[in-house]
Amino acid sequence: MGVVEFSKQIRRETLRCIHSQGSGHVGGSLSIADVLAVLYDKYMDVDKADPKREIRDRLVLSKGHAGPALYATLALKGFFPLEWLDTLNVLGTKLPSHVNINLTPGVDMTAGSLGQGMSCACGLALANKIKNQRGYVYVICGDGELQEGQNYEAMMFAANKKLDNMIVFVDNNKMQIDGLTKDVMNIEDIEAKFKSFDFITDRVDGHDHKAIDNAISRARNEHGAPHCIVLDTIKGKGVSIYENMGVGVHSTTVTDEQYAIALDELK
Ligand SMILES: Cc1ncc(C[n+]2csc(CCOP(=O)(O)OP(=O)(O)O)c2C)c(N)n1
Ligand SMILES: [Mg+2]
Repeated sequence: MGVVEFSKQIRRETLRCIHSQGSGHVGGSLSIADVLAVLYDKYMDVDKADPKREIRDRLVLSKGHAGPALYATLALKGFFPLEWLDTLNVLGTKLPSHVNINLTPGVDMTAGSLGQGMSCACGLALANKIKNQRGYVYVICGDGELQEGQNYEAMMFAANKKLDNMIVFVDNNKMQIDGLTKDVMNIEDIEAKFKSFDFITDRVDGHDHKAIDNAISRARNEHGAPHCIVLDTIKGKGVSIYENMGVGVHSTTVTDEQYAIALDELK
């Protein structure tokens, strides 16, 4: 299966997962489907038979509310049965709405309280450095999430420790929970901000698989500093009703009817 089909499957299974609950974080889950597709199709050095293997790549989904997209990806990669996707957030589930390292095979960090993931990733990346151990730490942050001050402490730390084994993606879908990011508190120029903290930066179309792939490949070949790849994305990407919903797509319904329309568009 190619990465295009994989990304469509991720979107279909993400919506299956949210549909099981009737509503959830649709927009910010769909906007990261393409970076997840590229990462898990080509880059993530992980083992579904041994998800906690010490030497591996790790993904910190700092915008932990996009759990359904990661669950869909992990299920498709065989970390757990696809049927689990029908249990989002029910009592006793292994798939809570926000990601939890203690519950879900393949989830490498708990998240949900925004702003903390990059700090956790710094610790993981530094540990690999200290142990002289291979393994990349990938982080996915939201654009609104970058309003949290803790990110900038993490950036300073990452650059100071030369964590070139850490690649931070910013899912720049330009919306947060209740408004456009530029209206709530503008965080542009994102690339310039990371650069000023001594990151090696890049900015690409976050739905262009080849562009994402090239950016990751470039980052892995440049050493001495941490990396940031700004992904310009669309909240709700892949399904017209969600792409055109506006900021309400942050948390919205997946009714039977919406699900049927989406599956049809994602054929
Ligand atoms: C510390 C903290 N404050 C508030 C929230 C509530 N919250 C959940 S998602 C969200 C919006 C985040 O926007 P962004 O980072 O742009 O995410 P995306 O657009 O990808 O959904 C907010 C404010 C939270 N989870 N954590
Ligand atoms: Mg956003």
